[in-house]
Amino acid sequence: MSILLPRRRALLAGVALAAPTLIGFKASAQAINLRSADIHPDGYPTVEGVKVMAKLAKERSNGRINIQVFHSRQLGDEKDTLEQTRFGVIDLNRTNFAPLNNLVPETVIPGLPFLFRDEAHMHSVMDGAIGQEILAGADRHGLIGLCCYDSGARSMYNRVKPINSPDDIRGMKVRVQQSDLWLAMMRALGANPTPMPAGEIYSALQTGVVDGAENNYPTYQAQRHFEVAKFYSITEHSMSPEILVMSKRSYDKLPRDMQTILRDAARESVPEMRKLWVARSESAKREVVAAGTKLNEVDKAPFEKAMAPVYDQFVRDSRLKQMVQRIREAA
Ligand code: BDP
Repeated sequence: MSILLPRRRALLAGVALAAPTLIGFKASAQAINLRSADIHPDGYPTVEGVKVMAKLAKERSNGRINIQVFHSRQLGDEKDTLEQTRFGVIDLNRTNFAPLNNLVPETVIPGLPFLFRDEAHMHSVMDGAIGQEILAGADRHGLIGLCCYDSGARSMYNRVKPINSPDDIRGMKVRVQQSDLWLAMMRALGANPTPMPAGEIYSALQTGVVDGAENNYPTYQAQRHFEVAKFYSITEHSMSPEILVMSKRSYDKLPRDMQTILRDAARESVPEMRKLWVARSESAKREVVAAGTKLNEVDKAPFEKAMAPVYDQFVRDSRLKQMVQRIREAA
């Protein structure tokens, strides 16, 4: 975050500082420039969601808050940019929940296999008290959880054959997000998981370093994976959402009113992001099918059964157990 403090300015100009009230006044007029990271290209719903937030924050701060979205991995892949966000080098970051899994235990919950019945169930949970508890989990780790964005459901795709049952995945080299939960989920299916950043998947698929990966339609399309992995099998095994975090270091430097503006703007960007998400999911699906992707429906029950043991592995303490219980009971 770059805020040119009045003290520094005054010193640069060789002028002694004036009365504290004046400093306060001047400080409140400083521009607040925030950098936001995203791996997806311009126009992707997460990138556009943060732009909506930026617009609201700018208007409400009378032009003081300037958020610049660095899309297309300009600032790096998610694990690295999250580290930098914790240290205040990057101010805002939109990632999946997965790269936070090993750091913030609560974040494994929404990614658990076959937890949400459908999108409406996921929305009601993530918009309610449980969503807030999960976002708040990031606070202890140098991050402020601002809001959750949609990511639809993730399905398996590969370059070899359609997947119809877990047997078809046995021994297959599958790229996973850099998270122990995700490694365990693919191992539970009998796959041979390889964690790697999103930016390396395309060439890993192309060269056969991995046979497959898993993701929603918009990512499969936007990252061009459909060009090198033609079989997309609709397993919908996880609805791990996206999260928008702010660096606690950057946040703590701001006056209270600016913090509130940012929190509200992030929350209010969610409905717009969701509209864009629905449209993009449909257009991405259409585009990949037109480009030759072979879609196949699967019976999900054997996948759910095979992946069930990860609950015992990752939902250990009573608080997390209760969270899962509450989610299952939620309307
Ligand atoms: C996409 C998420 C992105 C992740 C990517 C992945 O939008 O944040 O980096 O999956 O699998 O759905 O790494």
